[in-house]
Amino acid sequence: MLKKELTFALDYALNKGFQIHPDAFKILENVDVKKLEKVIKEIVREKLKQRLFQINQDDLETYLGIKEDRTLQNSHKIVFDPTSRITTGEGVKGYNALFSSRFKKLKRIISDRPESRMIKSISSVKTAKLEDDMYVCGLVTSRNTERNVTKLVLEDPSGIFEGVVFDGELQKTAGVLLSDQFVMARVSIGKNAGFIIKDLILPDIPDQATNRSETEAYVVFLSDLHIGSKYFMEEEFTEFIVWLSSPDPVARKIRFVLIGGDVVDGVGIYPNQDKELVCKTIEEQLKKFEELLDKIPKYVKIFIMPGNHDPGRRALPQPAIPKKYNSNLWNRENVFMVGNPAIVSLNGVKVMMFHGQSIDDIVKTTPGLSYDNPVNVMKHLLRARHLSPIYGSQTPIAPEIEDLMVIDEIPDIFHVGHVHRAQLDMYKGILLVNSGSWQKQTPFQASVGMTPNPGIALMVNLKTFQVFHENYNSNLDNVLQS
Ligand code: D5M
Ligand code: FE
Ligand code: ZN
Repeated sequence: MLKKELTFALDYALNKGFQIHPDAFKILENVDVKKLEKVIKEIVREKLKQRLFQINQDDLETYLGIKEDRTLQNSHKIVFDPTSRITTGEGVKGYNALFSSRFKKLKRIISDRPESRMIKSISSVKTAKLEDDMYVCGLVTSRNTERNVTKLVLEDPSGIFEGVVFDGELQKTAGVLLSDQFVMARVSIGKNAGFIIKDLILPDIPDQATNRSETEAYVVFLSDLHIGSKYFMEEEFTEFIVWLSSPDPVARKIRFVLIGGDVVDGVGIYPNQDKELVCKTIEEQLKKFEELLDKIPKYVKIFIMPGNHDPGRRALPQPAIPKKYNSNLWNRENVFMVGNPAIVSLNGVKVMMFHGQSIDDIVKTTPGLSYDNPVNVMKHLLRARHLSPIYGSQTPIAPEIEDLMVIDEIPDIFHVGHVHRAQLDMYKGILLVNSGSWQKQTPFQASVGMTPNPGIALMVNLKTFQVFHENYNSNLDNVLQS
């Protein structure tokens, strides 16, 4: 049954001798009913003047200001996708290969530093008798602070190094080192033959020029939709998706949508999950996702990355959501399925996407970090030049022969999700985006005191890096942090 306003509009045009093209009709169906009368009357008046008696898609798009601006570029390149590179080794052998790859890659990254020319292997430092300072590097095996002294243990392929930090400032750096992260240390031999650590140097991000798009195309950052969960904010999310094809000047410039994982809530992800699901199978959940994506204009390119709730392998790096669960997603021309992590270049702007599973382990073991400020954890990852350093905690890491979680390439934008708190920041010229969520606080999150700020869509102008947001949450306390 047509709404009465729509029937009125159709009759009005027909009575004036007009035909309405089916494509134009599809647009009319989506026009706000309160505006329909005005829209149809003005278009009819204009076309009468021109003596053209067919109302087509172009007439409506021009009138509503939703005509696609063809001057906006939307070129893309998938710079890195682990999906086809996953080669998982086996057991202990595999993990040895993984850590050896991590060490080699990060040693190469740190070789840009002048001090790195003086790096010695741990075994040679241990037999040295020199009084001069020496440099070693390795992965952090342990750190521990007692009575104002921090003890660090590092490991390189030649052996294990133990040293102590006495300096108060340096202890602050040492105290927030992550387990299994790479670090370079300036060391000397102390009076009673132990090693004193005098400086700690992280791979970090060098000062660098960042890339910008030539045209003002915008990108939307989304993650953690949790479709299928009864806490998925379907109404608000749909409202946002519909907004994408509205005449709003920001919406008109959107050419890319990035989805950073936890697209669906999944099945069997946590105990008794079925009681909190409205869609009980992965296929049903992904079908709903597909229907929502269908409402996004086809000139918008959509990139989809998995998270810990999505189907496929759980361990990092994750391949793209497998085709068998929904081949339509794979077959759409404007949809690109990538693994976790991934790097995509949008009009030349490099975006590194990572769901963010490692944040859980980092928050738990690092003083001063919390779920409320995910951007601070993201800065830690950039300094470590690694997306998931901690091994053996909650985040499963696969024994890959090559460590694909090392941050080899420096991005212009770093996009993370997982902790359900939308937040923005900058670090060394890199825009940090945590894309929040579209799932209301779950009973589990309430029980551990996690307060998400769901229903906020973050957007960036790829030419100027100006940021925008649309807040669909009716709760006034639910705001964007920055
Ligand atoms: O995770 C949403 C957030 O909830 C994320 O910050 C981790 C946290 N979370 C989820 N499950 C657990 C458990 N079992 N322990 C601690 N913290 C947890 P999501 O991936 O959307 O479930
Ligand atoms: Fe999530
Ligand atoms: Zn997650």
